[in-house]
Amino acid sequence: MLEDTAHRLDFLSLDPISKLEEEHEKQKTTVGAGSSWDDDNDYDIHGAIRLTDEQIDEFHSTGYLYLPEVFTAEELRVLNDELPGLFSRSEPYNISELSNSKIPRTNFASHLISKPFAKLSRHPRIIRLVETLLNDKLYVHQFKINKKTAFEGEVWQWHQDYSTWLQEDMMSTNRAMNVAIFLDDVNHYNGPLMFIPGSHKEGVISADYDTKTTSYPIWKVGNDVISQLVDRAGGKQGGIVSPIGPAGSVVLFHSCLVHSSSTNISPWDRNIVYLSLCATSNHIRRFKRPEYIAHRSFDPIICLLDDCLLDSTIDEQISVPWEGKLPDSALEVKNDIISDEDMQKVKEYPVHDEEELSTSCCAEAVVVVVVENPLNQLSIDDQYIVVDETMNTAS
Ligand SMILES: O=C(O)CCC(=O)C(=O)O
Repeated sequence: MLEDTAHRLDFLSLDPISKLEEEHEKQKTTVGAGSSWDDDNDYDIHGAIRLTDEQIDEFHSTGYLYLPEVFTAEELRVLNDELPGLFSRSEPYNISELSNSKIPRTNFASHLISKPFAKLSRHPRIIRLVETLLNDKLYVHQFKINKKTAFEGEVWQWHQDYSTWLQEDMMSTNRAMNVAIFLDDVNHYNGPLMFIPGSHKEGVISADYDTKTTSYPIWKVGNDVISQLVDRAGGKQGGIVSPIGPAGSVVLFHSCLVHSSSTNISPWDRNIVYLSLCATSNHIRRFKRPEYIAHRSFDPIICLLDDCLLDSTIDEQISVPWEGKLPDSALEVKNDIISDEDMQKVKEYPVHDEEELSTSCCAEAVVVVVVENPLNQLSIDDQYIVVDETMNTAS
């Protein structure tokens, strides 16, 4: 982590573009994008997208928000050109499908390996949007590309991401957000995401650890609970929805939203990048999973400028520390909750206001409860426990 901070300082001092430096200075002191809107435009001067009140309400009500064509064909080309190189590496961060080890499923930590994906992880069109919704600075908890190969891509069982982040990583509250960026057109046939609208409001749902049906174990929500949730969400009339659309589109979804996807037996690949962004005040407390899956640098993301994907003049300043071999440290895991001393080292981010302080106090209490009551031991009557409501009030 110290190394990462050094990289960032290097980046700040060396960057020749004064506009970028000015932007970085500003970002050290502001959260969200609300203060600098250009009223003629849905984008502010730094490229952050402005959400309307209706969109924010829709997000809170359904747990997701679809934004069409946020990235251009030219920007997508820069990202897509990286995929063969990323998936061809023989490293633990590449996971293949269960039934055929030659078919790639997921590439983790792409933003520490590839410059275009490093830029995407700091892109204002994404980061400032989520900062606004979570009302905090963010760090990257997880970054991955799910491939879903034509004819071969396998299922993702019904689950909530926060269930894993809580139980494996001890992320204190659900103040974290998934952002899916379509690298390919996503249609009804190539294994789109499936959401149960409103299911994020149930908090963390009892689930079983599924190590058998796919190559990447997850906490799978049982069929009976899924049936109930789908009925509650409208059954055949909207109880399951699939955001589909052209490459470059973006879907934000709440970390508690129940979701899945089925196999891809269409002739079309379906690459989607997922940034899982966590509020810096809500960082994980346990390093039980390797660092390429659950990241350990909690420094706030500093955005680049809106044209960063197409601007190769900044490439020298973009650090990709895992571009060569994955360091052994990224494989080290620990079962214990990180010590106070370690916490001091990672808590270098500024605390923004008192409300956040009280949020982190509540959060610690939640961790204790969960240690004593593993979710998979809850009775069916207790299957829903609401861990945190802060996201519903954040905006
Ligand atoms: O890419 C997909 O189809 C689903 C991915 C997913 O559910 C996840 O990564 O949590």
